[in-house]
Amino acid sequence: MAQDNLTAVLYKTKDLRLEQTPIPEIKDDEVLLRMDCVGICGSDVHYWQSGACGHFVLKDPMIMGHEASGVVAKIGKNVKNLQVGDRVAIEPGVPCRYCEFCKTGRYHLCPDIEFCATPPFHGNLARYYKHAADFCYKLPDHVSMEEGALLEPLSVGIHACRRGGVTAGDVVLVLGAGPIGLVTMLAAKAMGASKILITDILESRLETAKQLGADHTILVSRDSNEAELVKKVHELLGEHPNISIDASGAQSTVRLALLATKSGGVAVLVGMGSSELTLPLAGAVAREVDIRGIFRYVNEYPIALSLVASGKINVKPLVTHHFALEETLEAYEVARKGLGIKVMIHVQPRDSNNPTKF
Ligand code: 572
Ligand code: ZN
Repeated sequence: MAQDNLTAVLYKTKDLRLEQTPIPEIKDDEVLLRMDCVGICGSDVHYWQSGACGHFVLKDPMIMGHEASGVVAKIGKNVKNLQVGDRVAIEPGVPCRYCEFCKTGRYHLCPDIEFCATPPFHGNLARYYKHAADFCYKLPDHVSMEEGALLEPLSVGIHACRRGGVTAGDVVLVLGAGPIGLVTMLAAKAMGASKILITDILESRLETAKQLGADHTILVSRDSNEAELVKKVHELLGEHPNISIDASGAQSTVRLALLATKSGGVAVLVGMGSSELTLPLAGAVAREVDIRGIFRYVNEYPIALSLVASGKINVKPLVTHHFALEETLEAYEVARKGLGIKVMIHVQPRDSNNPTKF
């Protein structure tokens, strides 16, 4: 019988199936990975529910998953950085390495980047998956496979903070306390922010944010008055935030970010819900608020790993639900309902690749 390679394949909108696929053959600079943990990202749910995320559209069946860790099962003959048995976090975007963006260090902007589970490229929610060896990061023994998978969303938060220039003493406003808002808050704290205020529309998420170290929270609702919200942000912080990071993408939160940021500060926009928004730009421009976009992350996996390995960031509380690979459809259903924070799929029995007790 052929070896088991149970794989989660999205055929089309709302048609996610578990089926056997061939175990990939590796090239000389690649490794074959026995997958361990794969988290579910908002984009996975988008592809599943609508067949698209932003300008990326599903055309052919696609293997899901990009927040992942695994164990090296085989190495290509040119691979020097890894050995069979190494436990690794997988950076899901592999760029061309030759273009202007790659050569100048901003490889995340490479137009030919192959990013897991972004059409037309397959992801890694399978028993076996192959990846470029230099985009795999060996985990120290005391870092769990779950933490390895969580380096992916954490890298987004670190990138957002680095784009905002977060450093010691900064006063930071984070809009949205979903998984990306929370990792952004954790990154901002680790980078030395002195005060962090986080907003959301769900009290449960704000409770999690408080447990993870938010200094202040604001529960926003559809009928919140914008001017009053701005005033409340300033009152709670006792000053104006010099950096605002929108991790929600809603027009109302992007507007709040621009209005609340201190003159001369920075507003970072992590995600955009729709491609066009109505924003109070004139005021932001006249007050020299720098508006910066972000696209995933770049050179941030090693930083994320060192922050987790040193204990400066604890990502473990983000995982609220656990499922086995065979339960992928139930796991996606929980993620769709937005019941918790991070839903983790265990391709191998939980903790079987964690050498120390966690
Ligand atoms: O974990 C990083 C990540 N980035 C995603 C999707 C999922 N996970 N992006 C896809 C969508 N884009 S986008 O189309 N957009 C802003 C909606 O450019 C951003 C990156
Ligand atoms: Zn993602």
